[in-house]
Formats: sequence, structure tokens, C-alpha cells
Amino acid sequence: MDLVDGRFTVVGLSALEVLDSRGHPTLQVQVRLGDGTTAVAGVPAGASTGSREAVEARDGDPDRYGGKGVLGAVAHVEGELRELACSRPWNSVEQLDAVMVDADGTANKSRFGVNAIVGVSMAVARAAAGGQELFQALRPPGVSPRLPVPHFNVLNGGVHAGNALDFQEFMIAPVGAPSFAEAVRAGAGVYAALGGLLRRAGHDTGLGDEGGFAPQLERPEEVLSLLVGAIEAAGYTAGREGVAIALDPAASEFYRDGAYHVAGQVLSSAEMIERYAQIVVDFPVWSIEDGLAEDDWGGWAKLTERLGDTTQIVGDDLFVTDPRIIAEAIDRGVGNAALIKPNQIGTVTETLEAMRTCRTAGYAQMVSHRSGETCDSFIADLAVGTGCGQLKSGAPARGERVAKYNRLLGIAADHPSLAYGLPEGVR
Ligand code: 2PG
Ligand code: MG
Repeated sequence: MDLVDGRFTVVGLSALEVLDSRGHPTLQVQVRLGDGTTAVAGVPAGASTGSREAVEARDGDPDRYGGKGVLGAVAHVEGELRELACSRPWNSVEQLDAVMVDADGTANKSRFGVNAIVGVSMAVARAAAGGQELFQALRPPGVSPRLPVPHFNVLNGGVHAGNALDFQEFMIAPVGAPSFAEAVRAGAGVYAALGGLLRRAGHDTGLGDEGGFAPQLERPEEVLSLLVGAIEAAGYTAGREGVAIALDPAASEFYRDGAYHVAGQVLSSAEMIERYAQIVVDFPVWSIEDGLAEDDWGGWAKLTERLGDTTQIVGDDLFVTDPRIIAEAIDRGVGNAALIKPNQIGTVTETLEAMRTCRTAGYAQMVSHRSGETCDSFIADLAVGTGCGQLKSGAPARGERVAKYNRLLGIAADHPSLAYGLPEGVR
């Protein structure tokens, strides 16, 4: 990886407790380098978290933000982490990241809190990029940057919405768009058309945490029919040649007592797999993330065997952006793609390592936001620089979601020679 060549020093490091898109406290980290460069990073937070994710530091004081305050994490940034960052010159961001991980000393970053560590790592990577664009600084050697297919989460359920829908995310992916700008236009057009369809059918058009509509629907197939209708109403072909569909059921959230609870039905792992097999026949679903629960490794291997040749099978809660877990999954034939979230693992360096592990094994990758977000667009640059070809950042609406898509529109305009779309080899 090319995470900054040459030496830099950190002369200032501070953090502020600010609000995320759900109104929960999070960190905004500021760094100043010896050459005067400054940078800021905003830290996101998940709701449907994997059990093996790195752990956030939350104050637990019920009198402040219901226990969700992050003053302890702020104190870690401005205490030990600042002392460490300012203690010596650094040859690279990797070096500083490694020293932070060592100083934390826990397997899950629970001493300083992953929210403190990832904020510092992102801010330093951004500052140390210097005169380069961030995506160029993040580019691994030998990799060609490209603009990713945006996956717009237009209909929300699960723990991201108050409706009865068990599946968490229904995304539209303009895989066949001729450019990133046209992909955004398609996303906004389908979102508007879907809003119209829902209104005309008498459904509620209130929004979920990621900006998608959250109507009182229950059956995933009902939503998929509406999505196909919206894609066609907006003037696009539903399918990989036009606008395809991607799902994140986030199945760990509806897996109880060894069974999947979907729209009033109780399904075994094998039955759940057959449900997906029927879904991909009936609807243009090209990608399924967390189709099964994070504890159901046996089911995951079967799902991959059953659908992996034709469908992208993405691990999120299961892989938690951890290079070691991804390597184990690759060995065991579990999934064929990984979701990539820097705050699941904790540093930019480890995130890039997870992506390298995928690249080397031919696993696809989708860079992802969290359901609790800030207007930081770091992940947009991460997706471009690593050439992974896929990003999800919620609906094509709401400031914290469109901050990423708008950053990508800016990169596309400034770098017209960048390719758009899935990289070769991704099904
Ligand atoms: C997911 C994410 C982002 P959360 O499950 O993929 O969409 O949700 O941030 O709540 O984990
Ligand atoms: Mg997910």
C-alpha cells in the first residue's frame, strides 16, 4: 500500500464529541502535522453490529446521552494517543497505526475504543496524503483506481426502521450505467419513482436510518416487486444490464433459536437458502449480504455452494473487515465477497489489509458506510483508491449519505479518465 511515503510528524491531535446522523454522540478528530497540514475525520457507528467487531468506547453514564457519550474516547485521543502520535517522526501511516494497535493491546481495541483509534487513523491518513488526493494516497501498489457502482439503499427495514420488515436493506445498483454520474441519476430517479409508487399505494413514505423509505411492508418479495416497478417506471431495465438489486437481510438480527424468522414464518437454514434461490430466479437480485446469521458458518458454505456461481454472497457481520476471519472464510469456501467498514476493524492499515486479502483470493469487496454516519466522505476515496468497484452509502438522499456520492461525483469530474463499474472478474 502507498499510505504516504516519507516522514511526517504529528504536532497536534484533538477530538470533539459531536452528533451522528441518529443524534447519538460520536467523535470528530482533528490532526495537525509538523508541516502545518490539518485534517478532520468523523467517526461512524453501526446498529446491526457483528459480535466480533472492534468495540467502541461509550461512557455508560445514564445522565448523558443515555450512556452513549464518548468523552472517555475523546480523553484517550487527547491523552495517550496524542502523546504517542507526537512522540516521534513517522515513516508511514501504517507505522503509526501499528503502534496505536500495540499500545491498545487488546484483541478488540477495547482499551482506547475503536471509535478513538479509527478517528485518529482516518484523520492522519487524510493529512498525510499531503498534496495528493486521498484516493491516490490510499491506492495499493499495482491497483488501478476506479469509480464504484453505488448501491443505494432505497427501502429500509430490520433494526434501521420501525416497520415490520425483517430484511434490513433493499438496494438498487446501476451496474449497467455508462458512468458514475449516470449511476447517480438512475439512483435518484428510481428513488423518486419508488416514493411515487408507495404514495399511490397508500403506504407511509417516512424514512429509515439510511434514508430509504420505511413503509409497513412485511414480505421481502413484495418489496422486490415494488423495486422492479420503480426501476421500470424510472425508465431503466431491471437487471445487470441496467439497474440491478442488492439485498442486505442482516440475518443475524432475525435468527433466533437456530431458525430464521421472516414475515411470520420460521425457516431452517436450508429453507432460508431455498428462499434466496427462488428470489434470485424471480427478481434481478445480483448480490446478497448477510443472507444467513454470523453463527451459521455451515449454512454460509451451503449458500455459497448453491448460489455463489451466479450471485455475489457478501459477508459483513460474519467477516467484520478482519483479515484473519476473511482468510479463514476463503479457506472454507464461505462467501465470495466481503463488506468493508473501517470502524469494524479499527485502522486504515488493517482495512487495506482486509482488502488485500480479498483481492489476492479473488473475493469481491464492497466498501460501506454505517447506519449512524457523519458527513465525512473517507469511504468514497477508499473505494476509488482500492479499485474495488462497489460502495454502499444509503439512499440517494440525506446529507450524511449523499456526502459520499457527491465526493465521488467530484472525483469523477476531476478525473474523467477513471473507469466506472465492477472490476473484471466480479460476477
Ligand atoms: C450493515 C450496516 C450498514 P450497521 O449492516 O451493512 O448498512 O448497518 O451500520 O447498522 O451495521
Ligand atoms: Mg450489513
